[in-house]
Amino acid sequence: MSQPTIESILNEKRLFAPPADFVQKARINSPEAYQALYDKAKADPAGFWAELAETELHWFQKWDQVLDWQPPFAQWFVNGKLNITHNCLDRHLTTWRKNKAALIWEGEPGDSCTLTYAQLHREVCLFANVLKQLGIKKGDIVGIYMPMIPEAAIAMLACARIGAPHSVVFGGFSAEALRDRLNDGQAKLVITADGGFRKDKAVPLKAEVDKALANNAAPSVENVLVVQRTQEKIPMEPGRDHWWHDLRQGVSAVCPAEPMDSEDVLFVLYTSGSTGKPKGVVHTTGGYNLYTHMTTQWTFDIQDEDVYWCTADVGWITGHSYIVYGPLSNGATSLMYEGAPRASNPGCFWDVIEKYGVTIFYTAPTAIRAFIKMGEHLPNGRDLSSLRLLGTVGEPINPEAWMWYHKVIGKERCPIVDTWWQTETGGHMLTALPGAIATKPGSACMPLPGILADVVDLEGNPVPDNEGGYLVVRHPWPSMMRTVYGDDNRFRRTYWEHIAPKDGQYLYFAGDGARRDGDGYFWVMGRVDDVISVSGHRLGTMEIESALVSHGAVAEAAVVGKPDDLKGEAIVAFVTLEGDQIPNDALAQELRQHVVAEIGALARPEEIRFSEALPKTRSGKIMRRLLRSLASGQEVFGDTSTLEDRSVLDKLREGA
Ligand code: 6R9
Repeated sequence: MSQPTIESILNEKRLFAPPADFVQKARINSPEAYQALYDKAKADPAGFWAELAETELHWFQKWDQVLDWQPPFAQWFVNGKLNITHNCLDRHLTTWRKNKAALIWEGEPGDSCTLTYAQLHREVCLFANVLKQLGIKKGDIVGIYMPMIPEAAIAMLACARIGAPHSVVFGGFSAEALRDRLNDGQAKLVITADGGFRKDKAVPLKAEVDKALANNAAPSVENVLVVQRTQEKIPMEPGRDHWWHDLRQGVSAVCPAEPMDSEDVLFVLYTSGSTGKPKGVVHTTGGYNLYTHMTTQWTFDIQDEDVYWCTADVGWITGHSYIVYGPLSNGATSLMYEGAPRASNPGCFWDVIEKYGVTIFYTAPTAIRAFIKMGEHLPNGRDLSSLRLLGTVGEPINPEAWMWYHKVIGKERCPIVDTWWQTETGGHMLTALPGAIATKPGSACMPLPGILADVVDLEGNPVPDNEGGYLVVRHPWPSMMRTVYGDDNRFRRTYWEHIAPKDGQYLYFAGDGARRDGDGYFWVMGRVDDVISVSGHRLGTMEIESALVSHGAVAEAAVVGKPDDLKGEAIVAFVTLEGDQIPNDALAQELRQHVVAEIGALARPEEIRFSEALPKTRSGKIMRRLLRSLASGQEVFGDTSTLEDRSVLDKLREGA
């Protein structure tokens, strides 16, 4: 092997079999059943996906060809015609699900509502007719900048109904970030709200839209459609700004779903590169509908009785695929929550679970680590007995955080699905199937059927079991991104050229390191950009961080390298402590020893820096790039606009 890959030092051996009562109900209920499905997909991918597309979705017109693969450009279900909102709404109206809850919504101040499939369908049709009235046509991009209220999902579905690709911009982003995204997509309309409630405050949104559009800075935008939420007074520009509650009065509730080509763009969603301008990830209709539909079934084993809650924001891919499209396509009940744990109610998540009898709960490691920090008394004070399945997404989960989730939230009864995937992949790629695959804390387990995942070196050669390398996918899958909006070259460069095509086969690589163990389980080791090189050993961040988090005093840890004359790089660990712990030198020394005892002297942090919080993106991912600059005493460079809380960085700087 000519290029060094990544060394693995973590030694996690615990194994949790699927609980018997879960297995009893599950669609895929044994390792053999999973393997059979996996093998079937591998032997004949086109046949496998065609059969599912035929049986699971409604098409207005059947496709001519399942897959047209001109690397790196894929087309799925060529010439097939469908509309994702027909699959998410209309088809349920002719069944008993017509009056089943489609969306349950809980607002932060405690207001709430439930929309049945029939009601949601009606709202989407009204909204779609308002979009038409504002001149939106098939192919026009619509910006959505909303709080977590039902109208956010309704707006997305309304766009999809008439064939206008949506571009959702997370409501926590600034006016500048919004403007850049609107301009990149040449959006014609922005859908927003006066504001939303978050952490006990009314957060203004329309004001940010006004800033983004001021001085004609986003000239493609002709109209702004405003949903009333907070009732704060906001200026409305005549001719440009319109209230949703006014316009809905004048339109019909009949709006047939536009027949879309399978490859028509469904949405563009921006993902920040660590440097450079955000990439508009393009997803199309047929493949995305099928894959999010199937993965919602496989990963969550969702059933009609379930109350399913994904805590993501609809501004992220997780919200697109697993609050809106995947659950609704399956006729499931999806819960949306506007709020976040906050001073006035740190245990609000547990209140929501108790109130609605949530059965499936899907959240992020960053949230779990925050729950750990806040203390067990909060979840222990609520009845969580309705839960039957837990999920995590967004970052590698440290085994000890996994164990806490398993014990304190799942009461050792609920399987945990650790789902590895990306904005670019559209849907889950690696996960446990909860009724079939025993879980290992910290492992994203197995590839889903149809996903030919592998761990390779830079030349594309598979690395032996238990050696770290680059996580790649060898065969196209239906919900893969189609391109970077307006920039095919960037698409090719970013995802398909890091690892050279081998024997004519293109490998998809989007930046994570991983290892596969002897049982075929995948362990994601973190972004390869964050790998630390100590005396010629390349170490992933996840394993060292997990060793730190396994110490009782530590809530969260981030490790980075700083230049070192002798070793190349030395490890610097940024550590936040659990509620009652006091930082001091003795504890720092103890943590260093703890890492050595857990995974070896090689991983011993040279420096431990205690900190109240770590810098994170707005979706909760630790920004190690910024910590790297701090650790080596450099000014922080590059884009910091995705940082959730600037003051965290300032505090870290002062402490340096
Ligand atoms: C869905 C989502 C993608 C990146 C991905 C990886 C990290 C997500 C993970 C995980 C380890 C998991 N990531 N899930 N790492 N285990 N279960 O988060 O999409 O925002 O595009 O981020 O997140 O590094 O490459 P996105």
